Amino acid sequence: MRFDIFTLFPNLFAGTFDESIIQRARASGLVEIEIHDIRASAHDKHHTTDDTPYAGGGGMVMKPEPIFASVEGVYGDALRGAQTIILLTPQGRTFTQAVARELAQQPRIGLICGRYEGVDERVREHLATDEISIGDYVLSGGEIAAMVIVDAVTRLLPGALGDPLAPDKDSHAEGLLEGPHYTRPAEFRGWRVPDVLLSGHHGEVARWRRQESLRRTLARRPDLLRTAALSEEDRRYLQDLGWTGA
Ligand code: 6GU
Repeated sequence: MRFDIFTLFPNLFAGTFDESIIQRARASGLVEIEIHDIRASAHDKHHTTDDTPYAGGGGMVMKPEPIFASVEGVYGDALRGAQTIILLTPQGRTFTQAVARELAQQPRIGLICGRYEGVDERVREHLATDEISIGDYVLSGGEIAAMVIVDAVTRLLPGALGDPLAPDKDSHAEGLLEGPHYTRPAEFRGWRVPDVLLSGHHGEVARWRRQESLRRTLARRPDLLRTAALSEEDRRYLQDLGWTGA
């Protein structure tokens, strides 16, 4: 899988992809991440990448030519085929685990980081094939959103995590939050690890984990229960906790 990131601030990415899971995925060839400086494709004397909006309105708008030139320069003829070119913008569809799984199926993803007050509309209309936001708040640019997407997608690639089943157990993987985790010591400052985890009864441990996951999701994100895959036993457990949903 390959990511091409187009940005006016390539230095923001220094170090972010050089640690832990992403670094290992890069080293093993599972993922390639290339950062492209849009300014290098601004061919006027001052390498201009933004301009004032037509008809006023304040703020600056990213010019179309350097963005098109940068993306076309990197993709070349590949751009004629079906490509995934994502514009990062607070107006995009919301990034979720389901979107991460969808993107993890792609062989190549382009990420255009919007900055300033906006990007010339022709980039949206004629270059981007998708628009994504990472949540309902405003960032000063799409760079951090691009890092979020690269991280969430890369860890889903088969082989990126030590445990191949780990992504199935994550919070949000099954539409639920994960329950609590504990490691040694069994008692810390008088706070004990739940006995069931020390019991060695695999069946009871699995049931406890499921129940904790349901309990936590009900307490913190009851909205998730509307779309989670729930068994009859799950529903009964939740109803005992006062859940009134179907
Ligand atoms: Cl992708 N960009 C910006 N500028 N702000 C955001 C965002 C993206 N996602 C959430 N807020």
